[in-house]
Amino acid sequence: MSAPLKMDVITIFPGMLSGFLGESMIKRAMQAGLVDLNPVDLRDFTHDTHRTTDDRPYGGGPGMVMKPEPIFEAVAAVKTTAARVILMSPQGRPFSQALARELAQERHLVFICGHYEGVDERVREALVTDEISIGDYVLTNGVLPAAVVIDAVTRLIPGVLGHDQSAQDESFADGLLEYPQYTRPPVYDGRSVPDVLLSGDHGAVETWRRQQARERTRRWRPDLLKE
Ligand code: 9D3
Repeated sequence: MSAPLKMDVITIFPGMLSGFLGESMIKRAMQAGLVDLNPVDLRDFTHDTHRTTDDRPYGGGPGMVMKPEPIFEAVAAVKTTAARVILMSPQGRPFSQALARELAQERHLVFICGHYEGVDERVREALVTDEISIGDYVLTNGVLPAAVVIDAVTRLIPGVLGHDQSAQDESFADGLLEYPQYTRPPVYDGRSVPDVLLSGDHGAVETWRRQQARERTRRWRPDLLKE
């Protein structure tokens, strides 16, 4: 079998990842040797008694900036030559399924999770190969965003999910939202399942689903139709 995808997550909140690691798909992928996910405590790479990871910005201004030295030392401790070093930050390239597919081809990913207002620019200059945001909203730190990327990447690794999942993903990659789904009972609390789904007419079902998917997409994600 091929080597596991190694993923190191550098953060001052390594405990935030343990709930995520201890459950579900990620845990099974780890046990199966398909991924090797490793939280790295940034404070282990400080040398002062207060284990300081941030400092005031040169030039003044609000908030604190992550100091370069602990990040450089943490990356040096985990990095292999082939690693992508990914800074999770609100300024990053928007995360997407296409980027998840790209990252799933790699051997080693190192995530640097921001906290405070920002990261010393020399980290970007010297270490970072990719900077990723998960969307236009403000979170308190980059740990959950790293977990989001890890989740999306891990499920694409062959053997993590059932074999038919990638085919299913492709069918929804036609760029539309999903059609409404129903299961038994046929009437619940006075609400009926649409007749066409009970008709046994597979052609009519297909037409109805396509039309529903288009209608939902126009309503909630018109941006997807413009492409
Ligand atoms: C209010 C502070 N912001 C003003 C310049 C900067 C800022 C820095 C760090 C805002 C949020 C954060 C913490 N978030 C992340 O590190 C982060 C994030 C996010 O907040 N939203 C979407 N994707 C990401 S990836 C990392």
